[in-house]
Amino acid sequence: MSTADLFDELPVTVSRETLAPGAVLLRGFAREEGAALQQAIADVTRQLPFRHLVTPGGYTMSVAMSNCGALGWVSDRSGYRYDALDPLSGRPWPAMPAILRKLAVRAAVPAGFAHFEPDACLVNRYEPGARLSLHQDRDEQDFSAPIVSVSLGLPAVFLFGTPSRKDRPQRHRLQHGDVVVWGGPARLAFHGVAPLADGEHALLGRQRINLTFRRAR
Ligand code: MD6
Ligand code: FE
Repeated sequence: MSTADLFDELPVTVSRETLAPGAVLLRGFAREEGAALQQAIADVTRQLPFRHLVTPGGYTMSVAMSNCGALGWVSDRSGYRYDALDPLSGRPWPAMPAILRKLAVRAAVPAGFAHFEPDACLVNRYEPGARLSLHQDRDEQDFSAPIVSVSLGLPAVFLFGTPSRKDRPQRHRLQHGDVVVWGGPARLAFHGVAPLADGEHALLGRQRINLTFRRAR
C-alpha cells in the first residue's frame, strides 16, 4: 500500500504530521470517539482507581496512573517493570476495553505498523501542574512494536527529543483527540510532558487523560 492510499483512509478532520522518522502525530484521530473513550476509561478506573506511584529514586509522581490489559506498568522503590498482577491487590489488571484496543490498532496503521497488538494500556491523569520528566520507554521486551499515545481533555505541551538525552526536545501541543504513534528509529526517543496549564475542558473538566498502548511482551 502506498503512503497516499494510507492517507486516503484517514477521516477528513485528521492530519498526519511526521515528528521524526518513526514518529507520527495524527491530529484529531480520536476526537469523534472522545465521549465513548471516556466511558471506557471510567470503567477501568472504577476497578483500578488512579494512584500516584513512587519512582525508584523515592519521588512521588505528579501524574496519577491506572492500567488495563494483560500487563500493567509499575514503578516502586525496586524499579520500573511490567507485571501481570497488581502488586497492591495481588490481582490481575482490569481487561482492556475493546473500544480502546481497536482505537490503538487502527491508529498504528497510518503510521506504518499494520499488526500492532497491545497487551498493556497505561492510563495517565494530569491535573494542572502535573508533569512528566524526560524519559525513554524501554521497559518493553520488543522494541519492534510501536507505542500509541492518545490525548484527551486539556491540551498539553509534549516534549519530543531523540534517542540521545543531549538533544534539546521539540515542543508539540497535543489536544483532545490527538494521537501520537512512536516506533522504529524513534522508539527510544526521549520525551516528556511540560507542567499542565490550568483550564476547563468541555468533556473532561480540569484534567488531561493520556492513554499509552504498548506491546510489553
Ligand atoms: C503523555 N506520554 O503524553 C505521556 N510515551 O502523557 C508518554 O510518556 C509517551 O506519549 C511513549 C510514547 C508516546 C507517549
Ligand atoms: Fe513515555
